[in-house]
Amino acid sequence: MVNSLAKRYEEARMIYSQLGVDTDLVLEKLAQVKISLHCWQGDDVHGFLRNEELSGGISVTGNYPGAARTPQELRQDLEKALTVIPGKHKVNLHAIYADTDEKVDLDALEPKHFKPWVEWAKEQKLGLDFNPSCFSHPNFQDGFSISHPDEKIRKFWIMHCKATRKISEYFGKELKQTCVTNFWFPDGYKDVPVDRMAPRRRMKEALDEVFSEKIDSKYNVDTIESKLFGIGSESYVVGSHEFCLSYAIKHDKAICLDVGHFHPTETISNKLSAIALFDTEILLHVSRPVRWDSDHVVIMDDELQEIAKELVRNNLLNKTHIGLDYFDASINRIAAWVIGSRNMIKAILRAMLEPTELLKEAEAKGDLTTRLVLLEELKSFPFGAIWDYYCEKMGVPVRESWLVDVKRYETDVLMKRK
Ligand code: RNT
Ligand code: ZN
Repeated sequence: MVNSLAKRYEEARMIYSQLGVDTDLVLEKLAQVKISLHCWQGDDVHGFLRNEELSGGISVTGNYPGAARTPQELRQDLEKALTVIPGKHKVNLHAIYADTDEKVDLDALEPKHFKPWVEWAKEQKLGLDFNPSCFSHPNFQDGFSISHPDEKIRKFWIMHCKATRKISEYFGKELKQTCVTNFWFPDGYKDVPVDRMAPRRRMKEALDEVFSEKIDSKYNVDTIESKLFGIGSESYVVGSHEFCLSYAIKHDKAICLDVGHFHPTETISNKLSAIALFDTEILLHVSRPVRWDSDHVVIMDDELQEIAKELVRNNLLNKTHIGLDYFDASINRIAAWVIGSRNMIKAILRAMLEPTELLKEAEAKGDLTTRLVLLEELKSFPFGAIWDYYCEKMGVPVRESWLVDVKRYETDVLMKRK
């Protein structure tokens, strides 16, 4: 097995080297890329803090058995997933995933409520990212959180967001890795509003207050996530793309682009080179919208590859944070994590295997024939041999063999959760 993998790699290496691509170097670079694994795939965005129904216009379908019911189970499941994903990565937590016996509400969360997560992350050598959870709570009222017309409700969410940033700072300090904190608010109207500006003004002022405390960017980077519409906010979302991007650029915040948060024919891959020119850091929420922001498991589709190519071609990997954001409860949840993560890494590998300079040269010379010929021929180059070799080298199962591990875990652990 090992020998034949090495042999196939050697053949592929020669083929790529003819176009000037150094596959050994590519694999070294690939090993540096971190993916932030969203904890919420493990329990259908439920969390452990309260027992509320999911709200905020997002929804999970399916009832595959084995969802994690406790922080311990969620960590155990994440560990399992990480054993079959090549590389060292991060885990993305939401505030509702606090690990504590205390009865504490979102506005009063403190670093101590996340201590077990930090200890675990240290032990597993993982970074942590974070999110305030401005949904699934009685104070998410009439479709509004931080831009609600009632000042008391607004205050609650402002306090929650402030508390979140202190926890992020703690993650960053303890783990010696910057924590990315993403602010997403579901706020909006189902039907056409009259006053579109007032909620945006309230959101702007609320964010100013949330960010009034300076936190060292060594420990925490804030990102703001826009959205086009959600269930219950079909006509108007306060935090639209224009709102979030303008706020981020003006206030030196990062912008979060979720693949499913735009018009159906609009792609985030086409936005990266534009935003990056203005020195704004970017967080990606890699997801797969099927006809709407459905948050399907990430597959190797055209947009995933285009995103990866834009990151590699424009040298954006060092200023882009790659997070996953989808939730599918109709298949094994650990497999869902693994499929999306392996695809993300594989898409970056494919992008790194592209002879970008050669292509850019052809384009600059106006030789668009060569550009198209190369792009099309590259699609059947032997990147699979390079990927298999990489998995083997990184000590994770090759090709689909990881499923055996995950299925065994399903029988031994997941199916026993009743
Ligand atoms: C919702 C946003 C948001 C959430 C998570 C749980 O449409 O994409 O990022 O999915 O924060
Ligand atoms: Zn998202």
